Amino acid sequence: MSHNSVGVLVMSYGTPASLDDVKTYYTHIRRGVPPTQEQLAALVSRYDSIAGGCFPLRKNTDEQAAALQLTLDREYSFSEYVCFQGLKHAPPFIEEGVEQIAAAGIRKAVGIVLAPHYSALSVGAYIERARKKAKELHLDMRFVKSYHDHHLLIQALATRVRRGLDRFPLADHPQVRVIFTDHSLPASILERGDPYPEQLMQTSCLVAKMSGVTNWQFAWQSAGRTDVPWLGPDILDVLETVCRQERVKNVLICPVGFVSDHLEVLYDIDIECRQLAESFGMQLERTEMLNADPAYMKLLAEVVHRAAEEG
Ligand code: FEC
Repeated sequence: MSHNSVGVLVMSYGTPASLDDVKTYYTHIRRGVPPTQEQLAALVSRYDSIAGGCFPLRKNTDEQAAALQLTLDREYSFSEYVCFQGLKHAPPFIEEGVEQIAAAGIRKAVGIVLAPHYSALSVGAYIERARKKAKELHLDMRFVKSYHDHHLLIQALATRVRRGLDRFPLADHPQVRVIFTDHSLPASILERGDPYPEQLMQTSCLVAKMSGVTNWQFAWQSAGRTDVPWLGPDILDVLETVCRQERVKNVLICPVGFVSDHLEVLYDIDIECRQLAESFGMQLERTEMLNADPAYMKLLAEVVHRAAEEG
């Protein structure tokens, strides 16, 4: 590592270290307000049901950061990139990641979030925290805000949609309803002209076009358990509507806004949505997540390099 190395802060949501750690994690998500016993028990039980207390997001973020490092070394060997992690709700926190970059004597860094779509409430919040710490430490830090329409992302997702369709009999393919989803956010983002819904619609349109799918729609998932209104329609309501009103029998969910296997996919789709779909007599499948897919890593390396070269 030298003064000329470029630090790469790979930012991700973060997950508890163990079931005992869920309360601390949940309190952090709730900006310091501890959950009630009931809320905590419900979350512990969701984690417990995804492979008995294992926390896949930890392993997946580690693998993605390691694979990005290898890809940067291979594709841009003329520059020295060094990856660090910074998590939103668990150690090493975003601020710690920035501190590690500065402590390594690095003077220039790029921050990227493992989420393709920008909202001021999601990616924007990661960036704000990193920017504040970088400013304190006099680190020249720039950021990748979104990569929702990058051709490598669209190709990788379209391939997964086609593979997902193959889980249904060929003759049924035109009748399979493809539902693209992403994490809901408080509906108040619409008043501020946030680009999140439009970026998600762009990704969905591009993936549908590339995979040759015309029978599709978009739904929101995993809305927070708070009093404010969240963006809808919610996937659970959509499943009921397509079954009861449109007589759809086969559904393929493609979570375009998530890039790895974690609670919101393994529980919210694979358990909650599937149980509901089965209760309606529908077959529900889900596309595979990107995780450390080489095309996704290549995309991340490319946008990181572009940001490092700019300005
Ligand atoms: O596997 C894991 O351990 C973590 C899975 C996980 C991911 C994730 C991604 C996003 N979230 C976003 C927004 C919010 C807002 C609130 C909120 C709450 C939770 C809770 C859990 C949770 N989120 Fe999350 N989110 C994940 C997990 N999220 C657990 C708390 C229980 C619950 O409400 O379900 C509401 C905060 C509040 O109470 O005020 C808002 C967004 C993303 C996608 C972008 C990103 O990855 O950063 C946006 C993965």
